Amino acid sequence: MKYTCHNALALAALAFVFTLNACKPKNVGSAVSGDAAAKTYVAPGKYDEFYNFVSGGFSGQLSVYGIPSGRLLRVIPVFSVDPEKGWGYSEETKPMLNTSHGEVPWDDLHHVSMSQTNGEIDGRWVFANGNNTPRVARIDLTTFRTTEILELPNSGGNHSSPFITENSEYLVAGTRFSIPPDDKSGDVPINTYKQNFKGTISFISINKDNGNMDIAFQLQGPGVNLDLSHAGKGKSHGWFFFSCYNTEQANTLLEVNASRRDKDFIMAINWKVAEELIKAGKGRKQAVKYASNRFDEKTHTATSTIKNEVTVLDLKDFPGLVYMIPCPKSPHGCDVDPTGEYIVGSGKLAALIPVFSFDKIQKAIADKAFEGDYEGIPVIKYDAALYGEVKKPGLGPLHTEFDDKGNAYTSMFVSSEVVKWNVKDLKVLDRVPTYYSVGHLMVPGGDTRKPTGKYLIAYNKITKDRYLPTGPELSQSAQLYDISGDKMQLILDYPTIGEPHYAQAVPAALIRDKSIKFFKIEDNNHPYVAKGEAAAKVVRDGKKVHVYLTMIRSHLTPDNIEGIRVGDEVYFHTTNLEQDWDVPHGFAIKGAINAELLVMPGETTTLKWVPEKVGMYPMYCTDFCSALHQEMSGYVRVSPAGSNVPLTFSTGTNMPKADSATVK
Ligand code: K7E
Ligand code: CUA
Repeated sequence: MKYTCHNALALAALAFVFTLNACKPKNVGSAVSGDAAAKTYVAPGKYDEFYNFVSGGFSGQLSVYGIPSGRLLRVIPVFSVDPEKGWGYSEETKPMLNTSHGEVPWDDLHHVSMSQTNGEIDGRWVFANGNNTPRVARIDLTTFRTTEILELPNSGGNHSSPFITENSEYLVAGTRFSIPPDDKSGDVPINTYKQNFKGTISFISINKDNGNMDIAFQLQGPGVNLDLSHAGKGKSHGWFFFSCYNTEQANTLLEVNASRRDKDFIMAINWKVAEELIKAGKGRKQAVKYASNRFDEKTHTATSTIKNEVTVLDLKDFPGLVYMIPCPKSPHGCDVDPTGEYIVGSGKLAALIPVFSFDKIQKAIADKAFEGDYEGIPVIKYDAALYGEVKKPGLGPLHTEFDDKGNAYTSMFVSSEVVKWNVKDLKVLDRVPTYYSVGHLMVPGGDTRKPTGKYLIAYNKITKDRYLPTGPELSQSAQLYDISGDKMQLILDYPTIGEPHYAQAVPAALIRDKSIKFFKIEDNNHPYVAKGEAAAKVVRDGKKVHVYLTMIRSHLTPDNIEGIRVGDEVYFHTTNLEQDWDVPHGFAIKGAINAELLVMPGETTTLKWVPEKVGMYPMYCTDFCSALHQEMSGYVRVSPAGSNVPLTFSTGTNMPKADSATVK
């Protein structure tokens, strides 16, 4: 036996171990062999084969890596403000972070899902979840920017989210924490969980042309924790599978009280039935409040709309809509193989991996092979749904991905390894250690109908001794394995931004050539755009001052502004006049309780500034844009409130008087 966990600890104690710590593999080689380095080498000036979109966990961001080099290409702010890019600081992006609670400048981003056509990634959008204040976001892959955020009502902890159907019909999101529905009072005793708390699943429609999201309907079921999910595909298209834990319905000390039952459930939902019910006018309209935030690429501005209603179907009221499948024990990952026939449940505390058969599930439903019901939902007999079990796979199975050769790869948190097994005969074929305590893992396309069987990436929770010490916290990490042969081979280690959970990857060719290089200035419909230096101006409107400011290498227009008064609300509407790739200009002014802006070529972005003291305020470009970048600057003179210094602005004309060196 290779790992201390196997030997030293009885399975009965597993729950305890899991919560305390993950076991580290002992005496396993950590060296990457010499030829491995060549497999990840992407020569200077050459491109990577894959784009890899990786969740940032509690950083609230999404990062983009190149595979196989592991090079960080970009960090895309999603739910968290980002001063580097002015995200959440510019007037245009502030509405993106609006919610029914007001502006929420952070979230916990766990899962990413890419848009699909015919069960394959189509490279149009990446979707991501906000776990804490339930939201889903859409990132546009022509701009690599977040262009939509939709809040989800009736939810608390949007973890089982977002997962997409094979033609992007729906993006689906299940609540981790059940709560009383938003139109009922949440002011009830916590120990009335069983009676008052509900688990809600949102079906979000995606507009085929522009990607816009809307809540099509919600399903409401018993209070449990919905953990993860995946859509059916191929033969199981039309179904959705959710892992559920805390089917004990505990409201305190879940560590113990939600681990009592030998089996929890996978919830199988026939969403085609739900669709028919909605079409037939079934369901009730529920009053709720949620924000729908969209970014318009023509006005370069987001708007936030608060919506007031959702249609809800109560799961227990509609026979044929939902079934429960017993699954040992506190299942986490719920993954569907490329054929759509096999559904893998990963019980965090289970010593085996159950694989369910879609055909058997259908037969069990037809034969009514039920063992009773759970809160009015039929429970299919375990054996009637089971295809088979992977025996002794390792400890703490979490997530499974698939390759193109009929193999599955499961991450083992406790025994800290990736285990490869054959989907047909359920035999374990190979195992490799991870450093350490792998959470999610990902094969490019590994949750679609067309996985590529070349690489696998493990996303690790703990790095311990893998990198130079950096104080009490060490970075989380990714590890790249070559899976093209029979045996998996570790070929690269690299740190990640934030804590990575799920990720997606696609061949670079699918996205690369669609990437926008700049915004056309003639298409800029921002209300405060200045389409040339001649249009630059400063306009006072009471206490509000609008500065129509242009930027081009290497000056600001205007760069001398006088007549601003203490207490004014100054809006710098900065337009980047460049029409070339990769020439952003930045904008910052001293004392602004704000971040800088980073303005893309052809774009207009606004910084709000309220000067509170009389004085001279330098402003400048923050992005090194030319040899004369340091010259790209200016001054704003701030006079006392009520001063009669006239409002003036200029670039290049405000010269000293000829007869005096100093002018007062
Ligand atoms: Cu990290 Cu997907 Cu939130 Cu498993 S979850 S590890
Ligand atoms: Cu513009 Cu530096």
